[in-house]
Amino acid sequence: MRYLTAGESHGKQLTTIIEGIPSHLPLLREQINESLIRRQGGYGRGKRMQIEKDLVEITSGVRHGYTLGSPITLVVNNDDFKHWTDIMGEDPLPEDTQKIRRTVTKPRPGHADLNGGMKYGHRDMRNVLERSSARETAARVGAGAVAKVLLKELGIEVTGYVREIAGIVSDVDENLTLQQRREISEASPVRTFDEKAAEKMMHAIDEAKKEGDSIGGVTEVYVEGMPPGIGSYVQYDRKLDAKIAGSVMSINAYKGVEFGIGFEAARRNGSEVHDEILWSEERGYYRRTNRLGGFEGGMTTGMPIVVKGVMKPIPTLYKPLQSVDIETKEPFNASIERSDSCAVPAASVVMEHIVAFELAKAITDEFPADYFPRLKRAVDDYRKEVREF
Ligand code: EPS
Repeated sequence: MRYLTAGESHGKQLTTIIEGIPSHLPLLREQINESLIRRQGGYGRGKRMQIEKDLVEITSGVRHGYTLGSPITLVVNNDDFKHWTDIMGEDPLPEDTQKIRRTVTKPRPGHADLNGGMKYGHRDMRNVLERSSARETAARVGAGAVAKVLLKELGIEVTGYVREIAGIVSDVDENLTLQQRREISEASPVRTFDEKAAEKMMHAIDEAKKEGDSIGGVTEVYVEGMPPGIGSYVQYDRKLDAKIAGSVMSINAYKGVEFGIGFEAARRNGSEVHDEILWSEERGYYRRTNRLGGFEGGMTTGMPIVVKGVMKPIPTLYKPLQSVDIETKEPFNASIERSDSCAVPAASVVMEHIVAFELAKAITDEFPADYFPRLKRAVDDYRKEVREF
């Protein structure tokens, strides 16, 4: 399984082409739309999300409610494009149309603007920011939504929520099931558990907005139902936790990843880190604790996968930060018209879908995956085999 996305933030549309989804998987447009709509929500989003109503059109690879095994194309139109047709149009513009072009010569610290401009020779850095914008995550959520449908049919569920915003930590009871985690976080405007922490987070978002600033946080993805032994220890590039980590780091504004207790493992003795192995008639092998977050030796343990990602504050700020105009080489204080003050709740939905794609990819790499019923049989057989180990 792999996918490519295309599209500029204020261009006509976002496109996702997904390859490697087995045939005969039941798939409905509504299942993808549900994910897209979840991504648009969350306290702290700016005005743009009131303009966009992200709805998908499936233009290939699905017929009469089932996948064909051929590439699946998803299209999401940018409703904002109608305000940007001249600025973003594909036809050449006459000279001296600086205003129509909305040329960007003032790079924002923390964004891709300056490095991307130097790399691609774009002295109008709009050509960089239009693609580096987190708008692209809508296209990636589309791919993840299809992956989630595949996983669900195999008894694997994935959910994402917020653990921390601006240093305010929301604790989660380790004993909550995935379903409970999902229900509680879906009902929260900041997609988290602890209501008191949620109030404080919303206050912090309001304050950041008032001050023209932005804030970041920590998102967590929780997975139930992955069989043990997916991924491999035999070669570095087959370790599934490493693939997930790389994929999480590719989400816009993400700066770090942890599995289970993560960095805390550095501060504990081994006896307080490793998860003891138990066996019972009804559960088979399991672990007393899950401090390693569902991975040992680059493979799943069969325990829930628990992975955290760190999102830095969005770099588009109303509050001035110093930068240099690339035309005049003069310093200026960046000032921006429109931004989200906090996109951490939305990012938790993005991360859920990014992790889902990696898991579905790992499953389809591991088992025969051209025809969904055959894949399902292979996964069921494997579950039975490891249960009897
Ligand atoms: C983004 C800036 C904002 C966000 C956008 C990401 O857009 P605009 O510049 O049009 O106000 O709303 O996020 C989305 C459009 C989205 O769908 O998530 C940026 O600079 O990365």
